[in-house]
Amino acid sequence: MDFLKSLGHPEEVLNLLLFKVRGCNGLVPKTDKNNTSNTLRTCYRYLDQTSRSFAAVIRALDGELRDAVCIFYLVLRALDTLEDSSSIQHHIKAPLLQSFHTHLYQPLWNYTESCEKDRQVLEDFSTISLEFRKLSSVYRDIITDICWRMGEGMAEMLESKLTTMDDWERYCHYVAGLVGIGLSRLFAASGQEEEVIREDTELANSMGLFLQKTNIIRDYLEDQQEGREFWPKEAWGKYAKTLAEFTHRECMPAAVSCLNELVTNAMQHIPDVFTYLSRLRNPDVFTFCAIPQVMAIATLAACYNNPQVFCGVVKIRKGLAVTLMMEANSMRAVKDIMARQTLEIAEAIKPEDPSASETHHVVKKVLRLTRTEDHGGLMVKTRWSLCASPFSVSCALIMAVVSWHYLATLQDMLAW
Ligand code: IN0
Repeated sequence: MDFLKSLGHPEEVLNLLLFKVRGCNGLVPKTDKNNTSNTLRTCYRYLDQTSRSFAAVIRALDGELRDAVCIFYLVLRALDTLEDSSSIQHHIKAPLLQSFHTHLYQPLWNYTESCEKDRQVLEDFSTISLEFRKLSSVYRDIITDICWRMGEGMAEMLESKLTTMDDWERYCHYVAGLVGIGLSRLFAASGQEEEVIREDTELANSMGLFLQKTNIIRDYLEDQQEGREFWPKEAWGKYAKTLAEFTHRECMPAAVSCLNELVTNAMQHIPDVFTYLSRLRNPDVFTFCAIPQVMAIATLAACYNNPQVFCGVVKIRKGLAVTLMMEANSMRAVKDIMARQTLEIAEAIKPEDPSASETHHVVKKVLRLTRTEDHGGLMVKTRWSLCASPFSVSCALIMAVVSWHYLATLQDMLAW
């Protein structure tokens, strides 16, 4: 099915084939199996369970930083799962979120009342906290501080609705901007990145905001179905009386206008993303940071002006996701991807859209930063389209691999 969806994109077919042969992303896992305790192995298993592809990117980090980021990710998953647990009443949840950071130092603490998908990280929190306590104190202090600030922020937001755009920024800062700030401190503490990465907290915040705003935009329907609302009223209030109205067929044009406004808002973070990424020196840290960002722009391009956001799940093709993961290993490559996806958004702008001029403005800004203003340039087309139709190249690639497999099997049988 993944191959069928990518038939019009031969480079995706090729990358899907490589992905199947070489495994996740061809990234080199640097885990030292002999030196790994059972509990740390369990932590990496939890990481695989929560996010297989992202787990591979974390495993490719080097030295102490790899384990610190793995534990940071799992601890944050646990905190996020607590926040998401709709079965916990607010007056119980608020103190739980606020005291969460203290449980990192309580060997027996766990939480068994959550019904969420990722509840395992709460139920077996003692395994994660055990590995947390083995980290160097610099990493522990950073993780504890971020959990404390995030727990306070989440508790504060429990009772307040997301009314203004400032509320939206503040909420995204607590749940994602702080992650960027924490990661930047971990990178600098490991010595793998320079101090400026840690010091410029605005840029680190923007890295998180770009990801979180994209998630919120994409997950409109899923959140509605689960009784959650993360779109700010200052935006949707211009188009509807309630946010839930956007699921009604007759409200589709208004819903799409609001969607386009939020996509345009999220894109404002891209210049900061470029500056942050361009300051990274370590290639593994760069890939780790760049992959989620290019996935986010591809998700925004898939969502922009797309009514599907209000009636189904908008996901990027697996072939595209694999291609982005393989490509995003240099600033030039990231800028090319950003330009390609931004051009897709530009092509979908309708002149009658209320945010059209703002969208054009941010598109121009992003393209200027990628130094590719030329809309008709070769960059948007692929090499393949110069010699044959994308469909026929994809079919030829699949045929070649199937034949190769067939011949290899035949050769094995004859050798018997
Ligand atoms: C992340 C971020 C993340 C990675 C790298 C650098 C970052 C800098 C600033 C902020 C966040 C950064 O990336 C992950 C990506 C991820 O988990 N992808 C999932 C897809 C999904 O939908 O869940 C996958 O399966 O591939 C991310 O989304 N978040 C995250 C959480 C912890 C850490 Cl340590 C890093 C979550 C969030 C809320 C966006 C910060």
